Parts: sequence; C-alpha cells; structure tokens
Amino acid sequence: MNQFQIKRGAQGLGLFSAAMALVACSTLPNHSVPTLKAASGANLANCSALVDQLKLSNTKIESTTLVATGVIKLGNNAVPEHCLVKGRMHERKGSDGRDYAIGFEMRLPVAWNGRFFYQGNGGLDGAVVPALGALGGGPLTGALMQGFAVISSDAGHSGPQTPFFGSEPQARLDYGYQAVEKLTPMAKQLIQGAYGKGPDRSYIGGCSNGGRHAMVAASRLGDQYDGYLVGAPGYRLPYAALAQIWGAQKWAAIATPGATVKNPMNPNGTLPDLASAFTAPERATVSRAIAQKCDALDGVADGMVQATQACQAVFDIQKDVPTCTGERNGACLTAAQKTTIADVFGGAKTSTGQRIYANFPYDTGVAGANWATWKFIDSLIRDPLAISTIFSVPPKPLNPLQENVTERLAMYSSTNDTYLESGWSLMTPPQESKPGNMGALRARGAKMVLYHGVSDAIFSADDTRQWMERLNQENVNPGSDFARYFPVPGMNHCSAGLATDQFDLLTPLVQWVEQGIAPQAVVASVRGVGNAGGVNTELPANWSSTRTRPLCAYPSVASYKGSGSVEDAQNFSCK
Ligand SMILES: [Ca+2]
Repeated sequence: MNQFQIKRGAQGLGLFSAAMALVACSTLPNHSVPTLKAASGANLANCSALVDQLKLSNTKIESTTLVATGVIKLGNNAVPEHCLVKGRMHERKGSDGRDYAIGFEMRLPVAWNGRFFYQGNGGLDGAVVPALGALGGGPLTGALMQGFAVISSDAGHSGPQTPFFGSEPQARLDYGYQAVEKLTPMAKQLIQGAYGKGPDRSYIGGCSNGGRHAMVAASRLGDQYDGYLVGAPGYRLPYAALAQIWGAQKWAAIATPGATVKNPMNPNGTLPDLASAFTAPERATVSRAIAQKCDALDGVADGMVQATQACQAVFDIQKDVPTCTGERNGACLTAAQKTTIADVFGGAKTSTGQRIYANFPYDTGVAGANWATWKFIDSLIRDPLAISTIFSVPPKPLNPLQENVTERLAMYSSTNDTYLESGWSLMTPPQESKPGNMGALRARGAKMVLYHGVSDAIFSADDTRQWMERLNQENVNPGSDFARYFPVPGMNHCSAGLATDQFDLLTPLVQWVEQGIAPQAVVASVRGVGNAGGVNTELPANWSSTRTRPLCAYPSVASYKGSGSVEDAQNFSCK
C-alpha cells in the first residue's frame, strides 16, 4: 500500500494535517456488510422557541441559548453558531437523601449535518462537560465543529455527590449504563423537535470511561448507534482499578520506607511515595532500553517504536536494562525492581494465580508523567474510591496498601436487597466475554473504531487488543469489515507520552459507516511547540514540532518506506 488517496477531514475545512485521513486505494467499499445511507443536513429554525416547544417525558429543559460563531474556540478554530440546550432528566430524591438528576447539555449547530454524537465523558463523570464532541489528543476539530448535534451529560450525579453517588443504588446504575439508555431516545426526540427530523445517523464516542460508555452502548444499544468511537476503553474498569491496588502494594514493597508526597486531593495530607520505587530517571532508562531494542524494528530508528507486538517478543527487562552493581543512580535497576516491573507489566493476579486484569505491553511511553501519575498517585486515591463506593456490593472502604484483592474481587459479583445488580454487571459490556454476539450489530451495517495509547498505565492497550482478537476468533469481523483497532504507540492515557497524539478518527468512522470506506491509515500529529491544541512538553527536542505518522489498523504497523523525512507520515506505510 504505497499509494494513498488524500481525504479531507472536517468537512473540507483543511484545518491541519492531522485532520486528514489517508485511505489506502486498495481498500474498496466492502459489500459483505451494508453501507448505511449517508446523512443529509438541515438548518435549525429557532433556538429560543425550543424551551416551550419541546415536550419530552421525564425531562426538564432549563434553558436555550444561541451561541454565536467564535464564542467558543477549539485551538484557533471557531466553533460555528449553535443552540445550547441545558436540561435535566429524571429528577429525584436519592435513597441517601441527596438530590439527583441526569444533567445534560446539547449543542445543536444551526447548520446541522444530519448526525447525532453522544459524547461519553471520562473519570467518574459528575459534570456536564461542554458538548463540543472533543476528539483524541489535543483536539482541534470536534463533532460539534463538524456539524453534529452533540449531547454531554453528568451520567446521573453532580459535583457534591462525587464520589459518594456510588453508594446510591440508582446513581451507580445511571453511571454504569442507564444514563446513556435514558438520554439517547430523549436526545433523538429533541433533535426531531429542533430540526423537523431526527438524526439520519448516530454516533457515540469517548475516551477512558467515555470509551467504556461507547463500548457498553455497542453491547446494550446496538440498535441506537451506527458508529462507535471507542478510545482507551475501561471496558473492564472494576478489574483495572483492582489491578491498580494490587500494583500499589507491589510498588510499596520496594518504595523508599517512610518517604511521602503531597496528596493532590487533600492539601494537608500525604501519600506514600510509590514513585520512589521506579523514579523518573529510571523510567527514562527503561524507555531508552525499549527503544534501543525495538526502535528499528519498524524500519527506522526515529525514537518511535511502532512494531509493538514484535517488540514484546524481543524486549527482556532482565537482560536489556543494566542491573545496578552499587547504589541506584537512575541508569540501572535493582534485581527487586526488575521483578516488580515485570510483575506489573505481566498483569495483576490473585495469590492463587487467578488473573485480575490484562498484562501491559512494554512501550517507550513508560517515561511519561501521565504513566507515573496513574500508577503511583491514582492507585492510592482514585481507584480505591471507585472500588469501595461504586463497584463493591455492599460498598466498603478500603486501604489500598492493606487490601486483600481476592476478597474484594468476590464483592464485584455480589448482589443484595439494596444493590440488585453487581458492580461487574453494571460497568461492563454484557457481551465483553462473548464479542461474537455482536454479529447483529455488524449485520446492520454499524461500525466500530477503537484506539488506545500503547503506554496507557490504567487501561491496558493489550486488553483492547485481546478483545479484538476474540472478535476475530469468533469470526464476527471477517476482513476487519466491522471493527478496526488503532494502537497509538508511545501514547499514555488518551493523550500525551512520546506520541503523535492528535488525530481525528471520527471522520474516518463516518466515511466507513456511510460510504463503506474502511479506514486503514489515519494521520496523527505530535503537539509540538506552537500547537494550538496545547503543547506536549515531553516530546524529545530532536523531533520536529509537527511530526506526523500514520496510525495503522491493527495488526498492520507504520513502517518506514526507506527514504524521505522521518518527520512526515507520507514516508511511512501501514504494513
Ligand atoms: Ca522506529
């Protein structure tokens, strides 16, 4: 595949190179699955009238506001004129005495492209993030900018309830999957009311917990969405969080005794300094050792390891990283450190050997600050909070460094008279273990595009890759005609790291769903000095500030063609 056809992304706005999708000429429309009819646009007649005009069950529209072009910007790009609709669904008094509702906002472009985008937000939700339909990395285009009508919600709880909402049975169900189920038909009716017709095509996307929302929707709401953009999916979030607790105990065992760091969630508090177990200089040493062994496997030593799978086969932390002969100096690892790092990358297991969560691939992004924050800080704060309040039946506090992970694991599948659904059930796509059941979704013509930073420290890129493998093994994805996975080498959780982390996979997804053009290579850019989407300060100084690479559909790998600048995606092909 040496020849590429350039497709303009973002409705021909020509925003920047990363918004262009490269589509291999050899990838012709595939007729074994249907291609859905392309959406056609419409114009919004009246924003202010919507507040009185819309009659939606279980829904209170609180305000409608016309937002002029350019009031909001993504990077330097003006978001076009749109109607901002704010509202709440299912207002209620919770069993904990607190007030709950599913808060949302919709942004309806005056010049609408006929499509609906459900924006899955991240973390524990709890806030109505602006419904700009932001896309991977530091986004310069978003679904709203591209003309989609976009919804965003707090998934059923707002600020003061966080994180205690998890103990309120209905709030945890809304967070898990029911908010999306309730909002989706309402949003479609609202669009119908605003434009005189419902959306021709519907998409859902997000990263992290937003990727989980999209993946759960593919399983539970397969008739509601035509395209699923699944980023760094925490689709087995409870298990990933428990793996973090297990990891924290591993790190603590080799951390500097008594060393502490500030607790970012409590100005007066401290946390054990888990990062002393694997310091920033030591992580940089491991990153360099991985590059030393694997960088050239993709055809060029350019500081980027694209051949992730080949690298796993050859990199050996025991042999390829110097073992300290004296004091630790940042350029070596002790034997105990090597054992711990190998354990953590190998994946969490119970004391009896039962696997808790996936392994993690070795990749250069281990040097990234985001990697360290997830492993050494969030494992002591964020993960214990979610496990204790949302995933366990009954809710039960935990001390991450003392917790018995085997006992906690059992609480994930428990139910009782108050919590009728287990934490595992409410968080996870029902067809996670049996992707073959997604055949109906494929047969209808829906498509899935997944992406994952290979150096994601909380949700493993290998967990996503293994899901794809199961899909393929069950023959639901012949010729990759239904789902495609784009690993992002070097990238940490949803962005950052030593990576080209700025890209638009929504445009290729729409082309696939509505034109039958399967994405093979999508150009991504680094966020170097001057990038309007926010600069990634961790990029090596010897990389161009505008370096691009194709993101390649797994299992193909971005490989150097043998000549031309290594800063330019055009000199790489997906092989
Ligand atoms: Ca390379």
